[in-house]
Order: sequence, then C-alpha cells, then structure tokens
Amino acid sequence: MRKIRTALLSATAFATLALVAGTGLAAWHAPAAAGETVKVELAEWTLGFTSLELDGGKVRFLVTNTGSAPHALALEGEAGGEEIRYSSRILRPGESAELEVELPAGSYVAYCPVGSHRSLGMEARIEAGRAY
Ligand SMILES: [Cu+2]
Repeated sequence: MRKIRTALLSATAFATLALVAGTGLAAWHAPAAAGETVKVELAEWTLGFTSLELDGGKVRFLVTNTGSAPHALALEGEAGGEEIRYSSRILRPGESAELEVELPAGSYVAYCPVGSHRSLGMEARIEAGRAY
C-alpha cells in the first residue's frame, strides 16, 4: 500500500529573503550537514531552473514569486514505493514561502500547480541522493 505524504505549508514572510534571492544557481548546492537550502524564484513561465541535484534528506526551499501572476511550487516523486508530494501554498506576486521537505533518494518533478503553468514551462527535474 502506498502512503501519500503531503505537506501544505503556510507562507512566511522573509525580511531577509530579498537579500539572498538573487544569488542564483551557484548557491543552490549547499552542504548537507544541516539539510540543504534551495532558493527558487517563480516567474512566467519558469521555476528558474530545469534540473537540480540534491543530496536529499531534509531540504528547505525558499520560494519567492518574482512574477506577475500567482504561482506555487509543488514536488512529486516516488521513493521505495512511497509517493512523495509537497506543495507550497499559492503565492501572489512578491510573496515568499518556505517549504520544508524530506526527499529520499530518487527522482522528482518540480512544477507550478497553478492553471496550465506547468505546461507553459514551469517544470523541472530534481535528483536526490545521487551525490552519494
Ligand atoms: Cu505558476
């Protein structure tokens, strides 16, 4: 039997997020010691990345909507027969949220679940645990 794990996290305003949001791809692969932190900027029609490698385990996504339409970040995948699903709430333009997830080693898809945004390009692949 499959277990479905879902987390719907409330948005948190980050006074400091604006300071780190512009650091881009280079900062994305953080040391895994205390869990990884990934900054994601959602806009029309991109997640800001198309593929991402993570160590896996506990990952914290700092999500900001830098676009002019509502967006959200959702993750889906399967690991060890367990279906993994997470989603932030829908963010209005300029809003930020923190999404803490537990990603066992495996392949995931990240996308925006709003309207047809996913098919417009707001989709990316995430590989977790490949670094070991
Ligand atoms: Cu969207």
